[in-house]
Amino acid sequence: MLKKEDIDRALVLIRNAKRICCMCHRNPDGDAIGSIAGIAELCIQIAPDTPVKLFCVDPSPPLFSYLPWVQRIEQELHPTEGDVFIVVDCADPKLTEYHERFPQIFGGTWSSICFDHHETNKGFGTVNFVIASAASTCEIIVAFAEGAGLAISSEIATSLLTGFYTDTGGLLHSNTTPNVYRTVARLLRAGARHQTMTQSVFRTAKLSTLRLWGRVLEKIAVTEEGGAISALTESDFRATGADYSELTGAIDYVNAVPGMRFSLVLTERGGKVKGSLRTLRDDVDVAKMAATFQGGGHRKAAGFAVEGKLVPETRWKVKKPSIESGIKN
Ligand SMILES: [Mn+2]
Repeated sequence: MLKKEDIDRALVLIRNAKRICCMCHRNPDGDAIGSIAGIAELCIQIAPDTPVKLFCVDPSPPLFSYLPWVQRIEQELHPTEGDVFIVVDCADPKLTEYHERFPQIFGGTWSSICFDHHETNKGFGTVNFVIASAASTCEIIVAFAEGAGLAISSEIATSLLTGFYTDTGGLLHSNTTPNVYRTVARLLRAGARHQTMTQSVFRTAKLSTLRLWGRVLEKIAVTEEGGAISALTESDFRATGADYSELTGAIDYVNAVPGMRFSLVLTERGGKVKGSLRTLRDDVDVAKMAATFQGGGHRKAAGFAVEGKLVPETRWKVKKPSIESGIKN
């Protein structure tokens, strides 16, 4: 899966670093959290005397707190010369939200290593492990660990298993390849805490989350183009007391409406409208749909953000009575 020379180059960068800074995208999901925690612990094996720091502009959602590393994720990044930056699960530097203040990290001035599985990733690191056929970034990190001859402890296995499960919707999405099952088996053998992870990630939901999902489901509308669309305004978030991260997973229910070409959930957030697109069909490419709004992602799951707010629009049409019902009266 990975080139030996790239693995060697990455190992040299990590060994020569004064400090290792791992970072993931804003609103981190299970793959971002799992891969940042997994790579951080692998870095300790590679360079035991080098400080390892974790950064994300948003803290980890509490459902991942069974991973000890998430407590160490910091928001304030103060990069210095000699740091090496490991960027995980980020299709684009802007998703870290550190790109404007610290362009050196992403422009090749400072050493960086990029682990990602998004098709739209152009490879902005000094060394890039960008594999679009991987179901999760965690899958690429397992390949890296194996290629580099690193040990996968039970803690690392639990972290990485998280990304496998969250990015495949619990091994249900079409990206669940034979290699996903093989690697999951490998992680279970390494002692991954499977039940702790699945219960926390898939079987626990706050009341505010369930209320928010209730609104998402209640507002589903079906369009003539074959889209199941729902939308949440800022007032929906205020009324339910849910925060933005609690929306994760709701779209899979919107995507469950039979016969649809695609599903879309729109949300308002700080003067922007974010769209999450999904499809179950092979002949629909939602990454292309997202690209028309400067977004990106995968063929079956993509997203975008545009400036503005949501305004409801209601369409009514008059249906003429049929002949039989017309002559009854
Ligand atoms: Mn991912």
